[in-house]
Amino acid sequence: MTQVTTGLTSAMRRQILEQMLIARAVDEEAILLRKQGLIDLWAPCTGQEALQVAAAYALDGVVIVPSYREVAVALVRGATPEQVVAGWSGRSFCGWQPRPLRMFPFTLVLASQMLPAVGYALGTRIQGRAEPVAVFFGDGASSEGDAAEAFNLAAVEQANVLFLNVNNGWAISKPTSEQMRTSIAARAAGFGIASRQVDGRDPEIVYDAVTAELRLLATEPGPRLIEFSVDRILSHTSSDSQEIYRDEADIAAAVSRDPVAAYRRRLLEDGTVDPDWLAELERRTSDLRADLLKEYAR
Ligand SMILES: Cc1ncc(C[n+]2csc(CCOP(=O)(O)OP(=O)(O)O)c2C)c(N)n1
Ligand SMILES: [Mg+2]
Repeated sequence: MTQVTTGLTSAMRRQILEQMLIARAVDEEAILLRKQGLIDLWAPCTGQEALQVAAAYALDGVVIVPSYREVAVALVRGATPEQVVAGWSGRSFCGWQPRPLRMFPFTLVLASQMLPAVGYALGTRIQGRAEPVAVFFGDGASSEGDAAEAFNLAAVEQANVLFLNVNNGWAISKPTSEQMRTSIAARAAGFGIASRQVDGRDPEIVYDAVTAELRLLATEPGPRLIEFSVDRILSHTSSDSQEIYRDEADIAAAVSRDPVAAYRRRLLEDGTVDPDWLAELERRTSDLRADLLKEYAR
């Protein structure tokens, strides 16, 4: 993993690791809840925690429009684990209150969040307060017509949209190599959107990139795009078995790049955290998992 030295304080780096470990715990418990039939479906964020947690911190206060896998983003924003799981249990359309959290609900309809995100940015401009908005979408979603429409509208209107593409290499069983001939960043550039590719496995690189793009957005209005490369470690959802269509070696390679394990190791090695800190966090995540089970076993 490429490592950078950012201006992040030790406290902030610990907070990032803490949220990454919490997101992993929620993912693990939600998968068990699904196996017990206590929720209907789960789309895990395992492998994408570095991107999600660091981007969410960098986006402090900025309206976020997610896809459906941004579990860690919602947790950092302040949704409780119970609220994040709620939409997957049929209990609620959206477990959290979108307005105070400044985060729209998850959507399962690919790319359907992208034009409304552009509309949000344009709407705030018409209201005279020109807010930026950040929208998450996958590599598969980028193949939808709505994505092309959103890119074009944002570019033509110079809307303050930060497009955050999560390229995990797969749209369920369809690899990126069979979906597109150029990178998503190159495609966005063709629409007139400033874009770049960033390693989404290192939270400090992600934090720097999102912070820098937001700064540019504040001084030079117009859309920007970051294409993050991440690994999908688990199957697409709890209803999928990636072993059917994905090489064992490819899955093993993704596991070996696990961003949570890597960041945990890094902060232990450089003394930012110690075994006692990790043990205390482990107790907290166990409690949180027990609470989640209690809530959904009712
Ligand atoms: C409009 C639409 N078409 C098809 C689907 C079925 N579908 C659900 S997820 C998915 C793949 C999405 O891949 P990607 O955008 O890369 O997101 P990822 O699951 O990898 O996070 C597809 C085709 C859908 N939900 N919506
Ligand atoms: Mg994908």
